[in-house]
Amino acid sequence: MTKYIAHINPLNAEKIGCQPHGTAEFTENGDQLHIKVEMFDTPKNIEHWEHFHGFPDGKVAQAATMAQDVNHDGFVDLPETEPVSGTTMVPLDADPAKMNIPNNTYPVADSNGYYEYEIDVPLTELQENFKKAFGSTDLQLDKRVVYVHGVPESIKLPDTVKGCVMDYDTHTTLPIAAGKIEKED
Ligand SMILES: [Cu+2]
Repeated sequence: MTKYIAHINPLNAEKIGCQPHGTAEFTENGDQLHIKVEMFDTPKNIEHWEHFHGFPDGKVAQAATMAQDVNHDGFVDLPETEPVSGTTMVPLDADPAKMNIPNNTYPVADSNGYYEYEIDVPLTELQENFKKAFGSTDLQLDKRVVYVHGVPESIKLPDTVKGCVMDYDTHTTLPIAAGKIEKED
């Protein structure tokens, strides 16, 4: 059994008016990857896209900070995370092994901004699809970063805030929290 954990810290908190934080745990056990995410103080009553991001070449990803706001619009948007965090890799949705990023099966925060997400993923299927996308079956979890996204429509985002994923609204893709995944002893 191999266990990994990410301590997830707020990003863009000043603009979104809350401090999303929590943990993500990944446990590899035979052909099963158990994933558990618990988040507090996220924007309430909306769906939150969540993934791990990383570099296909194995470079160690780091969680973005406000230092990544290179266009100085006050927001770290998804494209601005890429130099330090890499690309969107695996969705923490209803079926992570399918690696289908844009969908509506991500967790929804309750009226307190809390959610818990827990799932068992067939590792072989995930690794096969991971290889198709990134050229290797090795997930290299300890080189990845967990991202949580999503702010309500009521938050006004400047035109300089960009998404990445097809034509999804930037409210869906704006990062609100991130944490580097570390291997546990
Ligand atoms: Cu993401």
